[in-house]
Amino acid sequence: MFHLVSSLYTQYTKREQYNVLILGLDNAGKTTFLEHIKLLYSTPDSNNKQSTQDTTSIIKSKRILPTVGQNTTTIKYHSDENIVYNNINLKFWDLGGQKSLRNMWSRYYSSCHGIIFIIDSTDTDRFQECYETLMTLSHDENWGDENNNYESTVNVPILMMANKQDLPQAIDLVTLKTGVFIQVVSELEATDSKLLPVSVLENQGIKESLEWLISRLVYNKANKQPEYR
Ligand SMILES: Nc1nc2c(ncn2[C@@H]2O[C@H](COP(=O)(O)OP(=O)(O)O)[C@@H](O)[C@H]2O)c(=O)[nH]1
Ligand SMILES: [Mg+2]
Repeated sequence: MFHLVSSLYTQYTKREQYNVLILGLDNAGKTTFLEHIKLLYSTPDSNNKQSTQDTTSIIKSKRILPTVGQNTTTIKYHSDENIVYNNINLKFWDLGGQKSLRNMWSRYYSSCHGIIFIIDSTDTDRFQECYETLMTLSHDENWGDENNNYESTVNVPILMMANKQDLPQAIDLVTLKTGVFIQVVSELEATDSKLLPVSVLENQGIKESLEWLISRLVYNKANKQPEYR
């Protein structure tokens, strides 16, 4: 009885926290996304109040260097339209995307609740490498646990972002879905994942993407329990 009461108390007084990995090849826009998220959601009151123009020009004036190691940030998610999700913390991990750093990613899989995989929609030369990276990630042996019978298939939602859609040479969503990525996108979209068009620099699609991800993190709660902070 005490345990029941104390766990109910914890549930009502603490915030749910979900860990989200930001992955993708180097130069995809991972750090730019994280920096933009920080500006948009750093304090509950500033949420979405800064205009798109403001945050985009701040981001553009920052010098974002290639990531070595990791950047993390925790935001208190807040949405005026969807108050159901207002008591949630998201902790983002931006891990380096260079080839030498990618084999470190799997160390984080067991403690993550969701993945944002960023694709540079203009980098056609590396689409094949990007596809293979996504395939390797979604079938990594570290996904196996008692809940999915030790099958090495990803058991958390993956939000795939087709980034840099502001650039004229960006490949559009339909072409991406039917081209090199067809197998991985259809395989993942059959589970709990989605490919969305964004520009993390211009703040296009960030809000919609986060809303989708949060709804899936909450849906997947029984499978991957959030932390309480
Ligand atoms: N035009 C455009 N450039 C972007 C966008 N996102 C990132 N970039 C640029 O792509 C480069 C790599 O971004 P960065 O965030 O460092 O990539 P990371 O290696 O994945 O962390 C930088 O020059 C960014 O300004 C976007 O949505 N549109
Ligand atoms: Mg980076």
